[in-house]
Amino acid sequence: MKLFKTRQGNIVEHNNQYYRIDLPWDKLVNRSGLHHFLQTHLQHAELLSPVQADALLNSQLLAPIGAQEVWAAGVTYLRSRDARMEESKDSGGATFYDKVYEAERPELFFKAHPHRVAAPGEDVYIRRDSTWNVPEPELTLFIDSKGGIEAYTIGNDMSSRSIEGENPLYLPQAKVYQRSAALGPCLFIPSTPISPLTKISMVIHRGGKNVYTGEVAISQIKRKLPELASWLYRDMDFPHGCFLMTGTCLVPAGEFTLAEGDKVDISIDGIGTLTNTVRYKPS
Ligand code: DO4
Ligand code: MG
Repeated sequence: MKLFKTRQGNIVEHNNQYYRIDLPWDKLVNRSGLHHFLQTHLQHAELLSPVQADALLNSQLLAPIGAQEVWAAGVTYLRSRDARMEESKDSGGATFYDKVYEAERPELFFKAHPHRVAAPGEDVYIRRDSTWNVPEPELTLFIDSKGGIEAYTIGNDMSSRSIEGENPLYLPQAKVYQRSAALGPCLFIPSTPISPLTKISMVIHRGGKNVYTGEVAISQIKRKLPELASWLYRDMDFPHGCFLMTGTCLVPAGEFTLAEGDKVDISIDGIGTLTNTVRYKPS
């Protein structure tokens, strides 16, 4: 089951049929047993014709977020640990990354307020004061206010490697800025937890060429998804639920850096593809 947020309301796709659900987004998604609720609720929802559904889903989709904060986990895959140790070796910061990869407590950081999140098809930004920028394709959890993982989406944790590599204390500036996060295209709401065989892939297009292609299964992650959620909810409440990006395993080699106009496609089995174009923030 998939839930799309559009300018004309919330659309549920179930068994190739499309329904409109009129509840406000935050009230709709923040509940334990979201899959079961939607399945039951669909019996009373407005069934859309294929033409109506097409028109709604092909007009600009909104990011599937309301009042929720976006958080992120880091160094949850070996590839991320190794890439960050390499980028920060001159600053003396490398050792923090191997320590956190092995530690019981995961790295969790605040990523975005909803207004800084790019929707599918919108631009994501790179910083003007950064020389080395990458997208990070990440399975992203939607966690309800009680701490249960109710749904999944695709996240792009846009990052400055030059700022992060200069000093680990600069992490918030490397990670948190306007449009440094993208979410979408929908919430994927399965009846059972997502399969570890699920694959994440990313293609970066520049001037008609693919300049990066990568794919990985989420089974490569070092930690369990409920473990990440439960660390995040320690001594914190999220009245509307929250989003948690779960870390990247796809890191372009060497000094690859994004350029203005690059198109980033991130796909996750069962969820779809999140596409964004890279720009500088208009001044
Ligand atoms: O420690 C820096 C950030 C790590 C991260 O964002 C990731 O591993 O995805
Ligand atoms: Mg990341």
